[in-house]
Amino acid sequence: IKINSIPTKPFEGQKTGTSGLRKKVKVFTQENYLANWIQALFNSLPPEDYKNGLLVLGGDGRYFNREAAQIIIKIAAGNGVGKILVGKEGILSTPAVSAVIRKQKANGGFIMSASHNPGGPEYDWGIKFNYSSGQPAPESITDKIYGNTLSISEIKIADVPDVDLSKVGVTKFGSFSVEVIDPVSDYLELLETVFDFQLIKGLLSRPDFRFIFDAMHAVTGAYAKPIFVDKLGASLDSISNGIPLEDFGHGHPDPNLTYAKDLVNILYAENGPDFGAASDGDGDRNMILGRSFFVTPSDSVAVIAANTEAIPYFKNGVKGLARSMPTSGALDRVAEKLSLPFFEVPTGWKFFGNLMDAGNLSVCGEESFGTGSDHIREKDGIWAVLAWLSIIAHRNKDKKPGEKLISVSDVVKEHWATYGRNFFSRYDYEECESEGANKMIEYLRDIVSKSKAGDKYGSYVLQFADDFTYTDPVDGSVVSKQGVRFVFTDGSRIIYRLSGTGSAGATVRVYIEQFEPDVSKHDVEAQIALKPLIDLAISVSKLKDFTGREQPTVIT
Ligand code: VG1
Ligand code: CO
Repeated sequence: IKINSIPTKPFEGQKTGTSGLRKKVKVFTQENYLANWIQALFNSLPPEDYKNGLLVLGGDGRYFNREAAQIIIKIAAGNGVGKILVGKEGILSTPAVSAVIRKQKANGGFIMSASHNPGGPEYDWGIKFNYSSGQPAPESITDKIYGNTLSISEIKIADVPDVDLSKVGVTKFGSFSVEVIDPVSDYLELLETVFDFQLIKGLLSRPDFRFIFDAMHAVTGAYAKPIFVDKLGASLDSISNGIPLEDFGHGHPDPNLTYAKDLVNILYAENGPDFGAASDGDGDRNMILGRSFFVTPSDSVAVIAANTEAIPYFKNGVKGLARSMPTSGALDRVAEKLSLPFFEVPTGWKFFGNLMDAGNLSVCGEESFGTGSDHIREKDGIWAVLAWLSIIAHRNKDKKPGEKLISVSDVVKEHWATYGRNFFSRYDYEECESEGANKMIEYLRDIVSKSKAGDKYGSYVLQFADDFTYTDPVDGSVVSKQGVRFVFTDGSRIIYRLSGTGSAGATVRVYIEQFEPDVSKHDVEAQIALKPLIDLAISVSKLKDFTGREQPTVIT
C-alpha cells in the first residue's frame, strides 16, 4: 500500500484527562486535529507494540464516529499496523473493546466516545486508547502522547479507500487488513462465563418480577436486546431508548438521578417495576434502582462484593477489593469483615488495571456509577446489572409463585444493618468559570497546609486534611493532587476535586460522606442526614464566592 506523508503543525491542549481526550466536535473536526493525536500516539508507542500488530476500534455511535473511524484506520495502516478489528457500524462499548482486546490478544484499541457527555455537532467527541490487557493507557503513555502532540510535524496516512463498516467481514489492502466484527459476540461469550445465565433467566421469566433497562439511546442499545431479551428472556418492551442515536436523542447519556429522570419516575411511580437500570454513552456506567429505591453506586459495589456467592466467576474466591478515593467507605467495611486486601486509588478506572494484572483485585467501583471486576479492565455497565440480577435471583431462587420476593431495597437495607450505612452524596457544579474554580482549589490547599489534627469544624473534629497522593503498589508510580480531603474523627469526609472529563469550563465536584452505625437512623433520606456536612462543605470552601453558584447542577 502507498503511504502518504502529510505535513502538519501542532495544536495546543491535546492533553488527555481522567478518561481520554475530550473536546467539542468543532474542535475535533479542524483539519488534522484528530489525525495529529492519532499520529502522536503511534509516535509514543514502542514499534513492537503496533508494527504488524492487531488493534481494535469501536465507539458509542455518536456523531463524527463514522468519519473518525476512517481516519484512524488509514493512519494505523500508514504506521504499519497489520490488522484492525472494527465493530460493525463502528459500534463497540467501552467494556466490549476491553473484552475484545483480551480475547483476541490485540496490542490495544481505540474507543471513540466522550462517554456520558452529550453528542451531536454542537456537543462532545472523545477518544481513548487502551493497552494490551484491555486497560486504559496509563499516564506514562498519555503524557508521552501529549508531549508528541506539541512537536508533531508529519502524519503517515495510507492511501486506501474508506472501508464499508456496515457488513461483517475482512477487507485486505496488501499486508494490511480490516475485519468488521459483530460488536456483541466476544463480550457476550465472556459474560456467559462470568454469570449463571439460567439463574438470571429464571428471575426474569417470573411474572412477579418486572425489569426495565434504559439504554438512553446510547451504545448499550446494541447490547440490550441480544443479552437481556434474546439470551435472558426479558420482554422486548423492558428495553427503553434501545436504539443508539448519534445525538442520544438530544439526551445527556449519563445514568443518574438527574439525567435518567424518565427511568427514575417509572421506578418511583405507584406499582412500578421491581428493578430498573440504565447505562451511559459508552456502556461502562450503570445505575441500579429498585422499586422506589435508588442504590447509591458506593453501596452498589459494596453489596456486590458482599454477595459474590451469587456469581460463578468468583467461585474460587475474591482476590481483593478497591475503590476510588472519593467513593464512600462502604466497601472498606466489606473488605475488613471478609479479611480481603483493600486498595484506595485516585479517580479514574486506569488506576485499577495494575492491581488486577498483578492478581490483587477482583471487584472495584467508583461513586460515579462505575462498577466492575477483573473479567476485563474497564468498568462495565451491563456486568453490574447482571451482578445485581444474579444477587436478586440467588436470594429468591427457592421462592414459590405468589411468595413475596426479596427486593433490591431489602438487600441494601440488610447490608446496612450488617455493616452500617455510609451516607453519601456528590454535588456537581458544571461548567463554572475555570479561574474561580481553580482559585477555590488553591484556597483549599492553603487551608490544608495550615490544618492540624484536632481542628474544630462546627461539631466535627479534624483527623487530617490533605491533597490525595497515590503510589501504585505494583509499579511504584506516583500521582499527586488527586483531590483535597478533610477527614473527621467520626469517619465523615468532605472531598473537593475538579473534573477531568469536561470539554468546557471547570466542573467542581464536592463529595460528602458520613457513617451511621445505628440501624434506627438508616431510613433517613441522604440529603437530610448529610445536611450539616453539606453546609459545612460549602462554607469551608467559600464555594458560592469562588464560583458564583447558589445551587449544584447535579446531585447524586
Ligand atoms: C468522571 C468520574 C470518574 C470516572 C470518569 C470517567 O471523571 O468522576 O470516576 O472514572 O468520569 O467515566 P471526572 O474527572 O470528570 O470526575 V466515563 O463513564 O466518562 O469513562
Ligand atoms: Co462512560
